[in-house]
Amino acid sequence: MRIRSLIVPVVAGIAGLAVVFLLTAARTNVRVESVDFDHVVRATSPAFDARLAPASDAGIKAFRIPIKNATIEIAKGVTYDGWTFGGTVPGPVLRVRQGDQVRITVVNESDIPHSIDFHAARIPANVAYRMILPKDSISFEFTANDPGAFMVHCGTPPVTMHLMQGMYLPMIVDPKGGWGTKADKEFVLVQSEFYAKPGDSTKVGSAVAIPMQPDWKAAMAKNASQVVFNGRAFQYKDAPLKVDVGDRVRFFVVNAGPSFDSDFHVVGAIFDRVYPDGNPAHVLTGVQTYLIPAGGGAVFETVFDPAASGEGLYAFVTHSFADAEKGAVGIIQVGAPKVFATMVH
Ligand SMILES: [Cu+2]
Repeated sequence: MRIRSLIVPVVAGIAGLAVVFLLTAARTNVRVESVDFDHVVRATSPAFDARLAPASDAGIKAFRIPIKNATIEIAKGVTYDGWTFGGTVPGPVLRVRQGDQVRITVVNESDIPHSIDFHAARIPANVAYRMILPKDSISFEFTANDPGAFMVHCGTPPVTMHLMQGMYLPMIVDPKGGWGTKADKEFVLVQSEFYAKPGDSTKVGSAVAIPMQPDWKAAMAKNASQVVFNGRAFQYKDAPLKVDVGDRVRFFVVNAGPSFDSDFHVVGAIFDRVYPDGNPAHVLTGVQTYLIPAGGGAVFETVFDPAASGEGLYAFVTHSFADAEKGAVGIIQVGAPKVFATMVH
């Protein structure tokens, strides 16, 4: 009896110390990491860099995202007058961890109004997603409470126009406890479609390549000219995503639309895990193809096991094949397969 009455306060004391320690740890996690996408621009040559680095352990992540017009390359040799977040299409990937505080500043450096819409945020849309006039900016913050692979986009009407011009980017929120597996490689892929028609060649000499222009009628008819991963048709056929034999590979796939679904599939592999929306609570196993709606995202994992999907070439596609024919197909090169030189695609 006497011993028990001694033990209880001691145990309570230890528990109290643990709580204090955890609170202190939480307080020390207020390190701010700032990224200015005017200075951190993702490589787009020879292909948009799809590789992903882990999120830092900073508890507050601040991003400055400039909106700017840019001439982009939507297929080999085909340029387009786009509107962008950060100068590329898609815009830069934002990666945070569940529970992080996310501080956003968007600066409109273009000549027409735009806005930004974070699918990862629970926030009053009329405040955070309001119109940003030229030369104006907006700042707001939210806690990334929901894990996932999210779309971020301009929501200014007509939204179809702002999306077909290139105004979207992916945001990844890693689950608090991690993904439950150790990935050897991680890639981000954003599917989207363009509706492009030839620009006005009467304004410049005919020898100059004219950037393509938006074709609104084609967009309303859902008759895309290109369907792409990471902004350019077929780019990962020429510059495959490279992994090693035995690698577990995690793909964060976001479908920016504006109007098409994505039926994500890897030829010659089966996903041993799919997280619809990128939420581990939704885990599926043994999946051949998984549908990502326009405005949605999902996380896919597969292992390039030497005894199964080992050394070789694997196409990733939207299995809606008319869309794959228009550019939504790429190659994953596992190891250094000898058939590489003779592979026909
Ligand atoms: Cu816009």
